[in-house]
Amino acid sequence: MTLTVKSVGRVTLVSSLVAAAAGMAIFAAAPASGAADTLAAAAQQSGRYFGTAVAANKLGDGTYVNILNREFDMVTAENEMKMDALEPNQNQFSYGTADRIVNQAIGQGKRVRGHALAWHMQQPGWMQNMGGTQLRNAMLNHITQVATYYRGKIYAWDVVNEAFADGNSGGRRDSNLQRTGNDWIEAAFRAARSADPNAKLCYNDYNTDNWSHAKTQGVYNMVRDFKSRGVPIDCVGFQAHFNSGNPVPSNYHTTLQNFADLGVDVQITELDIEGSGSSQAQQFQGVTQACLAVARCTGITVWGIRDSDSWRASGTPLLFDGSGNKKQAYNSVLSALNSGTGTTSPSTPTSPTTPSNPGGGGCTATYSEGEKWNDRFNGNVTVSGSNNWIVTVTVSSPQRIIATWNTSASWDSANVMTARPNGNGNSFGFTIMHGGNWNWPSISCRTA
Ligand code: 9MR
Repeated sequence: MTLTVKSVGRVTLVSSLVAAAAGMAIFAAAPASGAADTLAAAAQQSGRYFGTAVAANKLGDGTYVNILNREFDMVTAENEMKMDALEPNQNQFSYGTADRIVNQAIGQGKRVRGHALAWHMQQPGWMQNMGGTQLRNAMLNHITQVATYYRGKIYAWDVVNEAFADGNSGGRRDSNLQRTGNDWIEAAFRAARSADPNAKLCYNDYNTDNWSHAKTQGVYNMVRDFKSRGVPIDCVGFQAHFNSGNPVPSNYHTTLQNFADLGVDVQITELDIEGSGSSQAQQFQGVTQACLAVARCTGITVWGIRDSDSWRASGTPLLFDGSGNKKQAYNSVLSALNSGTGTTSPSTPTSPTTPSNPGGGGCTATYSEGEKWNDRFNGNVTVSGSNNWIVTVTVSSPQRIIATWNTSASWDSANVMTARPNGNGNSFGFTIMHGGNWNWPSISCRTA
């Protein structure tokens, strides 16, 4: 196999063209005519939602509420529906602050994700000191009371939050709830289903984005087990708190698709990405595209509105700056949402496509995924039907092809490559720098 890496001069030219194209596509201030101009409207085009975490003490802030009402159609209470907030004394429930968020959302036609019925953190003091059967029953009572109170108002509950350990074990996190018995999670889901049969019931966690991580596999195995035994689970939430030490993984769409293939919805539930400018924008775009590429990824929620509202404000991880202005990251997400449903796009990650042949046919080109790294991935194309083929490979911004093998390649534009046979071979490959966008390229074949 020969590896043909394009000359340095060519690569430089290609990347600057792509950067210019990205500037137009990602950072346009106004959407193209016909495109939706808010996150919620853009997400709705493919039947998805776009949500945010809301803090009750900001509902008097005009700028905040203005953006909330304009841009989002799903709301998660950032802290107000946690166990300590709703049951400060055992069996005495306090719904007032949470209701301000729920009622504001419903009054504006938005839906609500409930967060969270059972969690090892933010337990009220009385619960922290409990164990055994007493704690198990207190947890089940909490779930039953809260889910019953909110029955009919909640789109999806995070029934259990963050129950798996970090690191390489792939096992459960130690906690007072875990020590009540390994079946505490399924018991929680069963109680939630009885109390609100119409809410979707989710397991929610962080650091479960990278398919090769032990924690991801641990959660996957639990969900597979639950589905096989009829434990009522409908969805898995991926919190998606990213920063330079924990970047958006290149296999994110694979993770989402593999969970979806278990027969659950997947949702991105607490998205924030530390950083700024185009690098941050590209990562937000990549996450959005990963969701769009998975039919059962039903929506995305960001963990706050303005950078200054974030639990880690110094990392400026959100879509609006402290003054409420749209950031580059906002425009990249909006543009990705406006570029189509993704569910029928060639990026569908687990089944190689057999693309159409708009050039007249006579041959068929089939794409398959190759190796992946943090910053790039390989693609392979196999051609059948002709030895005299011309394959067009189109990548989407900000991707660029940096290497090809087993083909003679030329360039129609920065993102469109024409590949011809190199000898008698009928397969070739290439490496794509993805810039946070893992969508598969479009491929078409015609005869020369
Ligand atoms: O953003 C929340 C912050 O205001 C709270 O102090 C914190 C307390 O645990 O919880 C934050 O939200 C967390 C969410 O509930 C679960 N996933 C991680 C979030 C960020 O820490």
